[in-house]
Amino acid sequence: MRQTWRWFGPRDLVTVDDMLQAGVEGVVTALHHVPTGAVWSAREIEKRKAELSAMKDGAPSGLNWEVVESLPVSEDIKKQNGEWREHIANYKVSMRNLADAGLEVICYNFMPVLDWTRTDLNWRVSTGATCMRFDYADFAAFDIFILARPGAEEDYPKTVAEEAKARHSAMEDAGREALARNVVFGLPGAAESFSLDDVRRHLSEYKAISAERLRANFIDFLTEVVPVAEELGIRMCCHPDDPPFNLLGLPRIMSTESDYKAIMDAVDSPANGITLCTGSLGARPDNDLPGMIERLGDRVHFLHLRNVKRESSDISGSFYEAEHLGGDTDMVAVVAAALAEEKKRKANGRADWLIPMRPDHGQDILDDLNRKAQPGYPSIGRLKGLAELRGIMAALSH
Ligand code: DNO
Ligand code: MN
Repeated sequence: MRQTWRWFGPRDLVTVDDMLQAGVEGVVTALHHVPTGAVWSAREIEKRKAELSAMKDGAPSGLNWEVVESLPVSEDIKKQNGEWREHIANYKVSMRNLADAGLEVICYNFMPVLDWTRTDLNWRVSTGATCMRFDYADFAAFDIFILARPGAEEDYPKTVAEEAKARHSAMEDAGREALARNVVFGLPGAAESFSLDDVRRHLSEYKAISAERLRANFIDFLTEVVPVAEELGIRMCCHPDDPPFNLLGLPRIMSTESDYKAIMDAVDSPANGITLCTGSLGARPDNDLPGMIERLGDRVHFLHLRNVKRESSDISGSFYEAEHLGGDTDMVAVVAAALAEEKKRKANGRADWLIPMRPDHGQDILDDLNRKAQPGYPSIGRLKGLAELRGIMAALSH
């Protein structure tokens, strides 16, 4: 595997020098400052490449931009309204510009409105480290009582709705404000943040969009961009829903193996692949991650390796982001499956047989706790995760 690392650009508190000390081999980044839907120009792409090519003292870093994460798909494209045709045309131009700059792997997602969702960014575990957590009852309390979404209560199992009600009524005003503040819809690196009214407006625009409609719109998008990817030698890879179950009554269509299978079969090309994120998919007990790597095989273009500890055996439930080898996912089995897939690619003579992986998220430990970087992306916690994963890789390849 290629050991890569997500970097949010020059304003990331984790620097190019830090990445080198973590033993990173390649960089995953995006032009977060370009508005979604607009073209990524050749100039801006070159600028980002230059930004990661040097250390603080000017010495060459030797690091290259290897994976794009994400080239975002606009809400208009997902809903097929407004400027969606122009956004698809722009998407293709960005793909061309990225290919010209030597990039081959583009990660994106097709989650309506929200990217990752958590209820706590700094949840303290017993070691004193902090991590991100999703508490289903807190989320339900937010949805039912703070967002006050009509019909929300019926979307939760009775026990969860009752717990949400009890927690909410036990809260003082300050607690309710904290809950409203703590429910975070992550738009990593993006400047946007949502007010309650923004969320309500976005939700109302999805009223008429069923999961089937969203899937059809996704297939239309792929029908447009995958032939361009084929021509350019680009591998497109969709990140799963995070968490992989329905939220706020929005359709979610990339939560399971069969979701992936349906999309890959609909536009059947090696260029139409997946980002297998063990952290996102692992929040659901019925996702068999090593099996997915084995079965989805050469369509796995990018790996996000992280672990979650599930706090419920239901499909929708609470979880927290555990240490990389500490959660419910058998990380050794995942790495073994990825190494086996690489072996097959190599035997088939594929030049790009190494799969890029990155330690996706990490707990905040040691000095991370005083230097709060992008939520989920501390330097030391992630480097610890990468080191542990590297250890598994070395042991299994011995
Ligand atoms: C969570 C992260 C995501 C991811 C985007 C990709 O698991 O990896 O925030 O970056 O969803 O589009
Ligand atoms: Mn991920």
